[in-house]
Amino acid sequence: MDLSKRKFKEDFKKMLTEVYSMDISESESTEQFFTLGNLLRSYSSKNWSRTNQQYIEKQKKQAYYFSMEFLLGRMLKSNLLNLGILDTVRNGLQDFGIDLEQLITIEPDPGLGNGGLGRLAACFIDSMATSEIPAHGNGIRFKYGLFKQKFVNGYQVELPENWLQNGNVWETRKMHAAVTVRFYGKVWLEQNAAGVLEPHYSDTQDVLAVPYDSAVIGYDNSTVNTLRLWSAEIPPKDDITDYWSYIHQRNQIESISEVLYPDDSNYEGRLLRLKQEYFFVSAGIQSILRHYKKMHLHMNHLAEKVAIHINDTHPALCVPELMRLLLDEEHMDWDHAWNVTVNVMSYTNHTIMSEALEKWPIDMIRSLLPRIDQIICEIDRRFTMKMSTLFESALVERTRIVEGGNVKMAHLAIIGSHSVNGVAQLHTTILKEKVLHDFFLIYPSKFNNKTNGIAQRRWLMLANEPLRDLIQRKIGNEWETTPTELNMLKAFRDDKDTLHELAQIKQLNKERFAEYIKQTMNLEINTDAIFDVQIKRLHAYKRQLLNLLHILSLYFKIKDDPQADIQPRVFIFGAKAAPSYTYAKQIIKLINSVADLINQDRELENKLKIVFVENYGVSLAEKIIPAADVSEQISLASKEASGTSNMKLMLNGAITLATLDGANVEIRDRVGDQNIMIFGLRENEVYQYYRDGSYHSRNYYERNPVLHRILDALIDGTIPGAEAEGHSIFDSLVQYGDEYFVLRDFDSYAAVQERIDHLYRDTLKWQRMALINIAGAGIFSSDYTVQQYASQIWDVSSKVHPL
Ligand code: 26V
Repeated sequence: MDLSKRKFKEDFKKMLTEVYSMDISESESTEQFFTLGNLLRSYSSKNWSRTNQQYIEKQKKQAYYFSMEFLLGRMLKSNLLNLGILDTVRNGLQDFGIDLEQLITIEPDPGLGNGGLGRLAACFIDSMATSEIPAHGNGIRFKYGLFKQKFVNGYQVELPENWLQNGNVWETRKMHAAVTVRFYGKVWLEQNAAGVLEPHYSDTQDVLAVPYDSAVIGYDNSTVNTLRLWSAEIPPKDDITDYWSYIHQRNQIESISEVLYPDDSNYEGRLLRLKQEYFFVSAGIQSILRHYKKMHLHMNHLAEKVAIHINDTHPALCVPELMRLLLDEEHMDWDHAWNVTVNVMSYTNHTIMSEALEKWPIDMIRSLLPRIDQIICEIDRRFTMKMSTLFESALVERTRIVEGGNVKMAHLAIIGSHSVNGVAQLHTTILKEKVLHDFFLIYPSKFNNKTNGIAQRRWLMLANEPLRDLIQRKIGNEWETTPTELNMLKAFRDDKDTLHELAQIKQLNKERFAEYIKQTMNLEINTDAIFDVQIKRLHAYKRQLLNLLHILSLYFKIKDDPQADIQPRVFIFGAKAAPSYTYAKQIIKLINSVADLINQDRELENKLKIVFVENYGVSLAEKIIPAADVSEQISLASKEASGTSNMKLMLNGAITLATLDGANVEIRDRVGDQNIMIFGLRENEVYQYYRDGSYHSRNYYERNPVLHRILDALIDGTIPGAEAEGHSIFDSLVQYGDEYFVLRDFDSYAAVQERIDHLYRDTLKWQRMALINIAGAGIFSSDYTVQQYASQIWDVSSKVHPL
């Protein structure tokens, strides 16, 4: 938008007076932040309503991204950037003596997601608005986001994340758009006067779903889409007979949107979670149908105007819920309703870890959602009947939805969707050939790949302004909306000045991060060291342990020979463990204890440090990623569906140290073997081990003296404070078979780490690798990913054409 500094300053002063009756000298950061937030809302409101009007007038097909999680991060700077007024506002505020960077920190970081899946949803809605795709987010307005992590004596402690405490400046409560969601009760079918079967309900518990809408502002265009998050409330009542039972009921209802579940690694059949899933699914679909009806089209044509995306299985109840509404409310017959439903729905799988696959006890669904239970059983019955005529019975048994007293949510999502995708090429191949092979035999044409992506606006333009400026000076700014233009940077691969500038920027970012660590952790880190970064949820398959064992090997190397020729390193970790994931929490404690051991040892001063940041999340990622030299992507091959921090780190010039897992494979294809450090078992080798059962981790302990010594350190008192954890982790690796092949991959990991040690010393060579990575990262923009979803799955328009 066009906005002069003068106009902005006027508007800001006016808004401050209107909202707080203050002038600038009286105001504090909080008032200034809310004033600026309100101003941005007013700046984007015209485009927001115009976008919606246009979608209606042109009867545009719209997509709805249903996701339990949207891990947005702070929105102030992002909204300023997308409106094109970041510099104007920064300068204007400066004239008032207000520092924008400081104001930014006033905004709470809403942690409405666990990790990659939630962050992907956030990158997607940014990219959808930027690519002018008519698509909106639908989710839950959790009162509490993912827990706040603290370390007490090296142990993770969880605290509530009350992000709404001071209100959320970006949202609008839309009471007129509230809908009712029914739980429990009895349901029976009766013929009406016209002879049509209609469901009747008694004794239901009704919940009012109230939407809160936020604007999703496109970058440098006039599109403003909507993120709709639902909050659970007790429906208004005129007569309250028993006050205390009313309060009790209200609390029970409000608990539905109270808190995000923090376990992204283990399925838990908790009733409240099932309530959450049905709650936002039912509310979202009811609201979509309401909107659709305004177009006065027949429900048979729904799929021409509406696409619904099921982000992992959490919203898989979309399938029976749309069926319910079409059958019961719209009186469609089964076959037509089914045809519409399958054409509307599409589903993304985000994990092959079997322990995370959702399945709900059918009895639980029957009592909580009696009508949905009937519909699921009917879908299952028809599926098995039809498939039994075409496939062997064993295959049909393996693919049915209701099995062993459970409803398998992935099966429901696959059967009820026209498209099923994985999130990286390797992941999709594994789905087709292994995990979902039975379904691939039944529905080969449903399967497709959509490699994940990241929003280059947040992860480069906002997080790394010095790098953004350099890129702009070298190749202009086409890449901001056509990210493969970053390729043009390759022209500077041998330009010493550019490479030196790149080195300087990295140095600057490292110094900024070091300053932050000094302030927050009171820890000095050597900015000449390699900043080696592993940031992601703590999970055994991601192998933070492999990283730690290698750190211990460096520790011994220096202790044995203080003159050892080792490039100084700072190992940076950020990771939350699910509160009930004991092993992951033990690993956190062990890393923190090793950190204490190393960081307090004067002999290691400036050579080795471990920084384990507390409460890793989007805001911390924005600080760490620009400062990273090495990106650790070391999951056991076949286990990480895609990874997205790998993309963010490469875009910021870090060199990837990786197994050939998830999207690392595509990153390697992009930058070439010389510009990425690959090690470890390949996916087919892992599967070979599974088949022949020939991995015996104890042999590695017994036959490899380096490993032997490191592993002994876990149990011989070398690491004070983590004796219990050390024993338990030792046992998991040596006694209990080392499920994720940590010991098997250790040597090859240590070998590439040594190569990195040497490569880093040649600054020009290192920066050339960094440059190739930045140049090659464009293809991993979520702009391309969502454009492919739009054209290949949702069949909705987008401005920019896919690659
Ligand atoms: C799973 C569950 C299981 C049931 C209870 C609650 C809960 C909450 C979240 C999840 C999500 C697990 C799947 C996930 O986050 N996958 C990650 O998706 C990223 C985006 O596609 C991908 O880059 C990561 O590789 C993948 O681990």
